[in-house]
Amino acid sequence: MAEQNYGGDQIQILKGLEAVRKRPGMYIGSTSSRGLHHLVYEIVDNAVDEALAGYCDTITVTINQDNSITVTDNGRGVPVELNHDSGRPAIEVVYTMLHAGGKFGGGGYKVSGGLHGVGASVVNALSEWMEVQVKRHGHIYMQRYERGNICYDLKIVGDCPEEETGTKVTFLPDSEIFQETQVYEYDILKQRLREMAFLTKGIKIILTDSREGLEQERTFHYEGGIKEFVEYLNKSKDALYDQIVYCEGMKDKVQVEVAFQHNDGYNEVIDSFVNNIKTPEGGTHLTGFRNALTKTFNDYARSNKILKDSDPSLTGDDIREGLTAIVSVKIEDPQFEGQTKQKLGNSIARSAVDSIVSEQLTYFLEQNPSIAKSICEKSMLAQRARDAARKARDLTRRKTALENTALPGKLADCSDKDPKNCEIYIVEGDSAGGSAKTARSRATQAILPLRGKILNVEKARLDRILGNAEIKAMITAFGTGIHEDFDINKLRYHKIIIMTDADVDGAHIATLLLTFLYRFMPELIRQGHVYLAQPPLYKIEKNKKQWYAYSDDELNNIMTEIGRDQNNKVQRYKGLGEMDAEQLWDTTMDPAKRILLRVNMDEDAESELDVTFSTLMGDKVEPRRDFIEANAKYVKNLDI
Ligand code: 28G
Repeated sequence: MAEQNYGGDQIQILKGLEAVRKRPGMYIGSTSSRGLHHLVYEIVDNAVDEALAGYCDTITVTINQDNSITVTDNGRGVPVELNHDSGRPAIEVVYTMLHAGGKFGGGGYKVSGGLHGVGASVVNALSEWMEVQVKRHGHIYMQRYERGNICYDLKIVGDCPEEETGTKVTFLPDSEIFQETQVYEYDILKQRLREMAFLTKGIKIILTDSREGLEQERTFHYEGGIKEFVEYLNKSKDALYDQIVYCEGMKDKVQVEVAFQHNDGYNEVIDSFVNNIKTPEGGTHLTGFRNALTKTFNDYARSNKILKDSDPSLTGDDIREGLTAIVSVKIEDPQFEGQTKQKLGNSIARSAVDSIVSEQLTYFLEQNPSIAKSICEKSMLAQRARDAARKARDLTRRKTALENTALPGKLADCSDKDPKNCEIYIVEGDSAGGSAKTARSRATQAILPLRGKILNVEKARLDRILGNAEIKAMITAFGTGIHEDFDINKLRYHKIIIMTDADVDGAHIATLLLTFLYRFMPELIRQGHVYLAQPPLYKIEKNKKQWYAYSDDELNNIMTEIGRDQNNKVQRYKGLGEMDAEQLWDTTMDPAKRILLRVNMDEDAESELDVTFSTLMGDKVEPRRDFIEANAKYVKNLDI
């Protein structure tokens, strides 16, 4: 990028901030928890830009006692000099004028339009109050705003050493705007700030929670950048080779950075970013990467006789089996396409990524023949397994084609044929399955009993998974198909309800089922079709009356209400099998009374979810122990 001569007049002054307060969703996407957190990223983005310009190496983010947020950086400090056009200090312009895609920091890669890069003034408009302090020229300048309005002229509130510079912003999100929640979640901020730190190598981001009882702090600092990102995503998997493959370069003004490593598993995790913003739907940069990978590995395998002339070429899927990769591009004028405007459209990004990765990967493979060989061999194994899986899948496809007659024998289907009305209970064990079949409302509730623990799909290859009877039964019952065949319109039940015992084994089975759904039909979870049934933990009887308690707290409340004496009979349910059909209906299946938990997933953190699933369900013990220790505080009534 060409260096710019900064003057306040570069900022396009469009209109006041009332527009932002009138239609906040237009500027930050939503006013839910997501929008609330977005305010922080918007401010941090400006600090990151200052870092990218080369003037700042440390950013702090603090959640204060009152849920306000303080962000600091040690950059040059937002300019305080007078702006030519308005005759006001530049800093005032930055925080009170709505600007469209004005360039900040290094005159760099701000995204214009879309949800990002709308800048600090939007955050100001949506804050009950905001205070900015700038250290520059040996002075500490300060200004305060309330709902975007200036409280007083920029003033000097103190002095500091000349060489000490930086910006500090504190804001309290406006409760008039963020009506759903005003409470920041440390874990949500942690996720995104970690990602920002990975994407900006060398930068140090310190996140602190100073709320009473919640005190904690984390520092994110990765000298290796996205190489360490890949390492992090692969940490609970067994890597196929030690190194992280890394390509980097600039072509046609597109800055490209790619890092990847294969593990010995079967999943593909590629996260792509444009100007540090995740592109969940990929786009041209991702296509360029995939093309380069497929072409380069096939060329290598052919010219080194790993693939014989008569062998079919490796497909992209073969080569990407077990691949973990980050593709990050920076581009001046990104165009976003698709329904959700999250897909990069600039074709210049495709050719830039393709040519940089092709060239550098070819060189890398020549320099590292043993790594090249192990990737090629894994891909060829994948090719063979894919053939076997195709045959297995053809079987499941044929079954779905036959519809009802091909439904699994153990399924007690419902009679209503409108999926909207229908639900299917996946029940642990044949005996509980039997009670559920007796208890159910035949018209709308189908029952599929599963025997014991289903296969852990995290540890098995596709052909074995598709050969598994319990998994085949679920696939045919749901009707949607899997992976690229998945079609939500064919879903036969709008509620898929997992019903397992309220004990450790039951929780394990539920986890295995969720792992299967997440890997094979994630759309079911994304669209909110998956639920967990909540059977009661206790039955209380007294004078021929009965109550059910779903938690220890609830048991306590009931006991207090009815009086603690020797007439109370308390039964602890260990499994669904201990309830008769009527009790099962009353407590867990009756739509009028039951409690269902809907399973959802955070779209912003899907690769994080991949890490969680592979940590919990994969082969490695150490990361799993770490995870359990770190999350033990969330566990309440663990019944071991
Ligand atoms: C702590 C919270 C978030 C920032 C800077 C530094 C400059 C800057 C920011 O300029 C463009 C140019 C002058 C008005 C640039 C300082 C050049 C020279 C900067 C931040 C528009 C904005 N000296 N640091 N903006 N100006 N940190 N951190 O926001 O005319 S924003």
